Amino acid sequence: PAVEYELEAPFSVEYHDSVGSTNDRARELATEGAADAAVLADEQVGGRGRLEREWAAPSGGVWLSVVSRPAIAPAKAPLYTLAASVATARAAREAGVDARIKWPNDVVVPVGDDGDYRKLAGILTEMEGETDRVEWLVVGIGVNANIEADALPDGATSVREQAGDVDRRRFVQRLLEEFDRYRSDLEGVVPAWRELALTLGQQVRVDRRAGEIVGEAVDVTESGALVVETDDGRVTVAAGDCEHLRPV
Ligand code: BT5
Repeated sequence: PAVEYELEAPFSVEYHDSVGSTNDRARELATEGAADAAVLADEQVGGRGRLEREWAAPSGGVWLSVVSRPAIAPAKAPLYTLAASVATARAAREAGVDARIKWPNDVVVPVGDDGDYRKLAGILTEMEGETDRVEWLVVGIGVNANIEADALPDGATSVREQAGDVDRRRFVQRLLEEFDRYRSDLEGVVPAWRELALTLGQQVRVDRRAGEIVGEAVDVTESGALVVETDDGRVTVAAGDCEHLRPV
């Protein structure tokens, strides 16, 4: 059964020991009119990534979804996703993890100096609204917190593996505080994101709807799109999957 989770953060938090997907529960709350609400679970049995991918969410993680009703255009919604990655990386850094951000919104821990990484957290943003106005946004944040790396897919890491277990209540509180701060300072999101970015300066391959591109990631725009310097000139990518290439 859901219980209230007492936090000093500016959100009411509904806690579940086990749930299908916190994003699905948050979408229900959003549809019922909730604002500034969050759903948190110890375990998810139907966790989702982007593009219908599965998200492994065993007991011990921070599986969190936040409902917002911002007065913004849908084109600004990606800034909420970037804000969540900044908030997550900051909370993880305070827990002693060398967390950085891989564009657009994976929170990763670097391995070595050549752009390699393991994934610590992922973000899935879903929204409802019209072309000029967002009705609600659900930002889903999954952090591998107090979990053995063996229980996670290849290429994943956890706070436990990197720095030992974390007090999840404190972690969630810090994450929500930082997220809330950037919700009210959307112009500050990209500068904060840049400071934590692992992708900038890397050779990348980006899979996007319009085809694949390869080049050096040189910047992000004020709406969070990635700028890639390719052999054919600069390309700006608003959405896609990004892979850091190992130097040859
Ligand atoms: C994401 O998708 O990274 C978004 C993940 C969002 C999860 C949160 S948990 C709270 C909320 N409720 C949900 O149901 N979802 C959100 P994507 O970029 O598509 O990455 C998915 C890929 O990451 C998978 O195909 C696996 O390769 C890998 N993966 C799966 N589980 C993982 C984990 N726990 N840690 C690291 N990598 C994982």
